[in-house]
Order: sequence, then C-alpha cells, then structure tokens
Amino acid sequence: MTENSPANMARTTVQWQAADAAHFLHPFTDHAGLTKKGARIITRADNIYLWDSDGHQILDAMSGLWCVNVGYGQQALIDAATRQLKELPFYNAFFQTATMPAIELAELLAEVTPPQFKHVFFTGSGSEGNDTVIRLVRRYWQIQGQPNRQVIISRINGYHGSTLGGGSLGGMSGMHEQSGIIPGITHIEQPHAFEHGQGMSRDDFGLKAAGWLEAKILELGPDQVAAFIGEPVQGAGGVIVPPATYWPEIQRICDKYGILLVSDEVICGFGRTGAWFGCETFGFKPDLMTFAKGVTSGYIPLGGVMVGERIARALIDEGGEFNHGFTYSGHPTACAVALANIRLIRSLGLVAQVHDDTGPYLAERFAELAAHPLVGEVQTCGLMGAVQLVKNKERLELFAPERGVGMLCRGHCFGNGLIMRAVGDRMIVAPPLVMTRAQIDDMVALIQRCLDLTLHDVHRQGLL
Ligand code: PXG
Repeated sequence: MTENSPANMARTTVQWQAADAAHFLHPFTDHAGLTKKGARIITRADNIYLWDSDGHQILDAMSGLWCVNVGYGQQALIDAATRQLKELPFYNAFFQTATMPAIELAELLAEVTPPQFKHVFFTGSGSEGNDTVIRLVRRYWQIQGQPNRQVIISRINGYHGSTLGGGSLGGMSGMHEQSGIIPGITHIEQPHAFEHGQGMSRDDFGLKAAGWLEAKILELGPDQVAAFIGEPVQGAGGVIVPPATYWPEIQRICDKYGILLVSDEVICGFGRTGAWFGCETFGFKPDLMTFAKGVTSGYIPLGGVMVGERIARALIDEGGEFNHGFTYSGHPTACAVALANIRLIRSLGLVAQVHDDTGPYLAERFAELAAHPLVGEVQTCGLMGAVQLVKNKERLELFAPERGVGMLCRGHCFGNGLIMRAVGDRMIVAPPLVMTRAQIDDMVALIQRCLDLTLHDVHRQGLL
C-alpha cells in the first residue's frame, strides 16, 4: 500500500475484490470471469501514473479511457470543481433558466471548434451525444420538409457508445447480437487498409473505401439518407487511421447528395490528433460534432454535440420546441471543470506540443517497433498508436483469433506496469497529452519488453 488513506487502510485488496464481485456489475465485462480473477483496484493517480491497492505503479497509456488528456492531479480542475460545488453544485437548463458556467463553456467551445460551430447541445456522455445526433438529424430533415430522409449510415467496427442509439450507430457485432439495432441505421465497411487494402496504395484504398458510402447512398436512394457518421480515427475499433484521401472524398460525396456529415470526436477531440479536433487533422467540415471524454479530461462526466449553423439556424428559426434534453444538459460543475480543462490545454500549449513534438516523436519510436518479429503494422496519429501483432510478418498472416495473442500481450503489460489495450491482436495506446519525450521512451521500452515476452509465449505454445 502506498498511502495510509482511510479508504486504503479499511480493507485488504482481497476484501475489496470480494465486495466488488458481490455487488458491482462492470461495463463490457464477463462477470463470472472477473469474479474468479478479482478486479484490480486502482487507488490514486498522478500525471501519467496510476497506483493500485497493492502499491504497484502503472503507466497509464490509455489516459483512463481515452480521456485524461491533461493528465491526473491538475489543481486547476480540482479548484474549479470545488469552487462551483460550493457556489451552485447543480441547476438545470430547462424551463428558460441557465447557469454561468454552461454559458461560458458554450462560448469557449464556439471559439475552439471550427468556424461553422456557434451552438452546442450539452449531454452527460458521448453516448447521449450520439443519441442527440440521431434526434437532431431527423428533426432537421423534418423541418426541411424531407421527413423521408431517415437513414443514418455508419461503419462496421466504429464505436459510438452503448445506449440503444449509440450502440446501433456503432458497428460492433457483439453489441448488435445482444440487443438488436434501432430502425433506420445501416453500416458500410471501415477504411482499414491492413484488412481490406493489401496490394493497393493507401491513397487509392482511401478513395475506394469512401466509394462504399456512395454505393450505399445509391442503393438506398439519396432522398432516404439523412447523414453519415464516423470517427476521424476509429478508437475503440483499434486506432484505425484512415488514408489521407478518405475523409475529403467522404465530404465530397456527402456534399454531392446533400447529406449531413457527422464527426464523432469523443476520442479525437481536444488535442488527441495534434489539432483541436480530428476533422481538422483530416481536412473535412462536419455539420455536427459529438464530444465527451477530453472536454473535461474525464475528471467529471460531460458530453455534447456541436451544432453547425446549417442545422442550428433551421432549429432556432423554424423548429419550434425541440423535444429533447437531459437532467444534466449543461451541468454547472461539469461545465466549470471543462472550462478549466480547456484553458489548461491552451495555457500548456498541448495541441501544438502533440502536433510539433510528441506526436512526431511517438511516430518515430513506434516505427522502431515495426521491426519486431511479431509486428505486422504500426500506425500512429497524434498521441494514439496501434501495433498489429501477426503470425507471419512477410505474408501479414494473422493468428487465429481464439489463440488470444493480444490478450497474452495485454497480460504482460499489466504484469509490467503498463496499461495498453488489446483490440483482438491490435495493441493500442492513447496516453495523456502531457506525456513527455522521456515518458514516451519509457512507454516504448515497456511495450518492447511485453512484445518480447509475448513472442516467448507464442514460441513456447508452438503458435508460430
Ligand atoms: N463515441 C466514441 C468515438 C467513443 O469512443 C463514445 C462515443 C461513447 O461515449 P460514453 O461517454 O457514452 O462512453 C465513445 C466511448 C474502449 C472504450 O474499449 C471506448 C469508449 C468507451 C468504453 C470503452 O476503447 N469510447
């Protein structure tokens, strides 16, 4: 144990694990498996490091869950929350009322987002943000007198949250199998060159993958299609960085058929890609933009949708009442933390740091990992990176999924003080944006060691 806080002293790790197993149903978890193993209890954090209840220090290369952009322990965010909790912990924004932090945050978001955005709709999470997108898009086309435009096109292996709307927009088959999808949503294939574009140039593949959108629009009939939604870089799907040609071509196709373009910036927003928003890195101009996570660096839940003027004007000037909203739309304490967080991102110059310094350095260091015998591809974008594990480097042959090689590697990461995620056999990182070059070196050394340990296992199990 690293500190004598009452919480840590009260029970042993095993006791915490037993209480956890007895009462807490974790998200996206095989509960029986976790009960057997026992959860890892995280007790505190600072900068890019976590500590568990047994006193182990862990390098958090996933920023909590893609969100702690400014790192842990930032006093400005703690002070902002404390001040606001004392002054006015909560008031709603229904019934013609507003609070100052929500107004100020709306103003600041209009400043840091691309120029087409002057309005925001606040939610409590990214999933609620994407449900709001569905309602905004459909309401917009009603107002336009084109109520048949109902269908939203998204992508296989995209992730847009876990409400019924978010899960339906997402292209995760495991979720669809368990609860179905809501009507009026259809999926096209993802722009994953490793999987679908072998033997083509990346640029040609980007155009081909965007062409799948046009084919789907023509199949459905353009007058039935409301919007296309995608993450600039697919995060939960495995840090799938699209070719540079992809998004400009998607934009051209959406413009050609008058279809709304939605950028889900829940992971890519607030500096992750080396610009304030991923759509700026990839050169497109969305009508709507979902955000969450990095808006408060995860210190407190907040999400929302930036609403472009094309939609905002219709909604405001012609829409009457928009029958949608949440108790926590514009939560003053969450908004106060977001204000402090965005100001800190600015004052620390984190976006430029990722763009000019640490992003390129991560790319350089990850390129070295490509030489490892288990690695078939590496990709980075800003401070996100992926390492694809393969059985045969020359033929880019994958391991059988049931071998669980990615999980083997993830186990070694856990055992060696590194949090790195496995998406199948794709190992991914998205560290806090405050990460320094020296810390990138530490992280890459840990990854290298875990790859070696995984290679050793793979040899021992005769998997090569
Ligand atoms: N859109 C994107 C692009 C996301 O990554 C959501 C929406 C939903 O946000 P909320 O706040 O409702 O969770 C997300 C969330 C993973 C993982 O395993 C990723 C997310 C959530 C949980 C797990 O990588 N992203």
